[in-house]
Amino acid sequence: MKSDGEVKHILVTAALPYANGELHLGHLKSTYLPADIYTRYHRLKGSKVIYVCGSDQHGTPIEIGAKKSGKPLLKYIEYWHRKHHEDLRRVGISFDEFYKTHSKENEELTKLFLRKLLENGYLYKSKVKVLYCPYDKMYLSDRYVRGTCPYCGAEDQYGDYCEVCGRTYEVWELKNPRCAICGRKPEVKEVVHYKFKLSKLAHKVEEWLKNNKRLQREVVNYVLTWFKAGIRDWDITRENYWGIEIPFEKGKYVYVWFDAPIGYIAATVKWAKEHGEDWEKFWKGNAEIVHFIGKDIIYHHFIFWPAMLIGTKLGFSLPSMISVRGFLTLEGRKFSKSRGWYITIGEGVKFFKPDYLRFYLTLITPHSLEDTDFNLKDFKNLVNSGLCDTIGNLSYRVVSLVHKKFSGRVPEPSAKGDPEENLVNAIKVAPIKVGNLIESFDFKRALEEILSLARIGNKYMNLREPWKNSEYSPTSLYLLIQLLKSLSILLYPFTPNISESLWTQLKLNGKVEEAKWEEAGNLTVEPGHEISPPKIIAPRISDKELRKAVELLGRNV
Ligand code: B3M
Ligand code: ZN
Repeated sequence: MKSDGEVKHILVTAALPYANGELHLGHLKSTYLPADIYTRYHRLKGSKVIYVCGSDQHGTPIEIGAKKSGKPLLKYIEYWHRKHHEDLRRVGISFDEFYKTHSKENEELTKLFLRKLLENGYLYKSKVKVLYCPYDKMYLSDRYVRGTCPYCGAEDQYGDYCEVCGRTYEVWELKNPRCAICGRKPEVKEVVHYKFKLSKLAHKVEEWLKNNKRLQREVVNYVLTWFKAGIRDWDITRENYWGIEIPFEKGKYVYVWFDAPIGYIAATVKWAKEHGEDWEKFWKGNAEIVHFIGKDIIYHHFIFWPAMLIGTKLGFSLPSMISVRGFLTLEGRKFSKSRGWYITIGEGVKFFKPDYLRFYLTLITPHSLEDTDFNLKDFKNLVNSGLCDTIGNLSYRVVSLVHKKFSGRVPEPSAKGDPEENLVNAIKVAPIKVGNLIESFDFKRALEEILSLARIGNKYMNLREPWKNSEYSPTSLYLLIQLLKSLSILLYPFTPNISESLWTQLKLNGKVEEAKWEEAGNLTVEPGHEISPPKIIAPRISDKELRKAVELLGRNV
């Protein structure tokens, strides 16, 4: 038994969803599912891995959302906290902690960060221009103002960052700004704000970017262009704001993107308290810290966040990896909440099995910034052929034959030939090949590798025809049972329910989540072992089901 000091510690985080509005399949695809795959794999590898996330509960988007809903603010954020946690749980996202940024842990940590940055000379007061609406009698920041992006010219962008080009800017830089409440042109006022001296930390962040070879090159190159353009200090202060008060400046609050990433640490502190663990083992020392995000929040995670961690001089580790993926389109059109063109996670699991959504979203998502398309017909075909036929049907045929010919007990292997050796070798190398791909965050290719192993099994079965009483029948069925056990373990990070169904079908000890990853490469199901009667573990999606889903989703896809 390794001591706690020797066990590899891994902290996995996923971007904290704003506590306002539904999560859709695009969020699942880019962020929550990849993080879950990585976590589940490392659980089977025996690492001390925790997956933390939580609700991002401050800032103007929340304030405006609560106002529009008519709910009191605290009730509103609690509603969305529960809803998101429930929706993500239903699609198998296995958080160890789903916490909140409106919490005492996050408030204390945020105030600690602010004090330390001030003490270390990375915070300073500066006169800044802000926008004020005399009609609504309020300062306009972030979502309270809309205008044209000063960098890419995108229309209708908010006051803090552009959702099209990802650039962050000061509110007064927004072109032809309009109050988001009354639509009027706001006044420009001058106030004193605290600024974070990013410019003084830029060289250290740039060094981390260049030296961290695990980061995706395309992302690093993209971020480095911002360094070339010059990293500016960051105004982190807001007036009349729903957020954490700056401890040394009454009536001034910290911008939500300052306290949000600190929410990753707050969730770890909460988890550690509940489990008698030391949260610093994950945030300091040689633990691996992996953030999973969508490509719209690269700037915040690759520049703001490392600079904050360095600036505190509290010994925080910098992220070992920030895994970034692109957006999801639906039938070739961008997901859009405002135009009602999206499939929420809740709707997705209402019409389709969670594992089918996980399977398809993984198969269509490369480890890159490119957007990918959710096409319902493609979804049905890929699930039916890849999961239901290649794996589900194989399992049903093999288990049925073992019951029919060997009364449900795994036969003793006897005759051997090249095909047997090829299959045994394919099983042996599978956990290494798939594991390497998962460790390089290429979950799409890892799943494709599992499918190709299953296809080798199908091909082998069609070659040996164990339904005929040949001399190879006992051996082929013995080996195919080993293959099914291997698939059960390998699929666990991706389709945990089907993985468990396979494990149960083979009547193996305990649950698949207690298995060791390496066991997928060994032939460990003994001859004579009794297996359960055959069950369909992955029913095909019918045209009727698909049509019903399309109608009920109310979209003319
Ligand atoms: N809430 C934006 C988003 O929901 C923001 C992420 C915070 S991660 C610290 O994508
Ligand atoms: Zn822009």
